[in-house]
Amino acid sequence: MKGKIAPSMMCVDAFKLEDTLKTFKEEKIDYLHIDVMDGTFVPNFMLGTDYCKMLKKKTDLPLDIHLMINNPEYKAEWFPIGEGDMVSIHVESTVHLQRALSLVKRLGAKPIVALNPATPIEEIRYVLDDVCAVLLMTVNPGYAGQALIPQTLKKISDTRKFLDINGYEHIEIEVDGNVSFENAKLMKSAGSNIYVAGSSSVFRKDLSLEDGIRLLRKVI
Ligand code: S6P
Ligand code: MG
Repeated sequence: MKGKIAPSMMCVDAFKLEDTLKTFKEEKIDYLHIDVMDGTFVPNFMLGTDYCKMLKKKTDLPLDIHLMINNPEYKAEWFPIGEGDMVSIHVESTVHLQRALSLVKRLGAKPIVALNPATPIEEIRYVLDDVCAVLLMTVNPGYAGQALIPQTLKKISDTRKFLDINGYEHIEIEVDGNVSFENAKLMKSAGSNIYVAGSSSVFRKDLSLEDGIRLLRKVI
């Protein structure tokens, strides 16, 4: 599957937003990854509906909205989503997982099911017909700049096998958390193809955005 890059917008220097979007467009990045946090599902507040609406006005790059909020089954429609965008719903965030994924589809976007590091992949068996990708957290959600949880590499390959043997070869695997150049290589061999790029790659302080994107592209 084609390797895709989704830079994490919570890592962008807010004072340089316009230039950053321009670079992302020139470098043909695939999605803008937007971390939405409600202070309850995760111990942090981050990005919201107005931020997404503002981005929609500034760019035509597709959004990859990562909802780290409780009860997303009625909140997904607060976001400006449509054709080409993706929205991730966490298994752990709702008892109405299928309802939430259906809502995303009804709104015209691509549904993704997301799993925290400790959540077994068996949990998603009966929603595989409702999703286009699985998002595997490779750190505990809440913050940028954390270290990879090593056992999540095995989880990526287990998920790839689980999807393939059940006839879901077309479902993509997105990885999120400490996707450094080194880790991205291991993640790719394990079977992922969408990479959330944060402080450990594209936004590394010692590299330009362009160099970070190009280096990441080389390994995926
Ligand atoms: C974490 C969030 C992520 C981070 C990203 C940062 O809760 O879902 O999308 O923004 O992982 O990347 P890095 O390279 O700083 O870990
Ligand atoms: Mg994220």
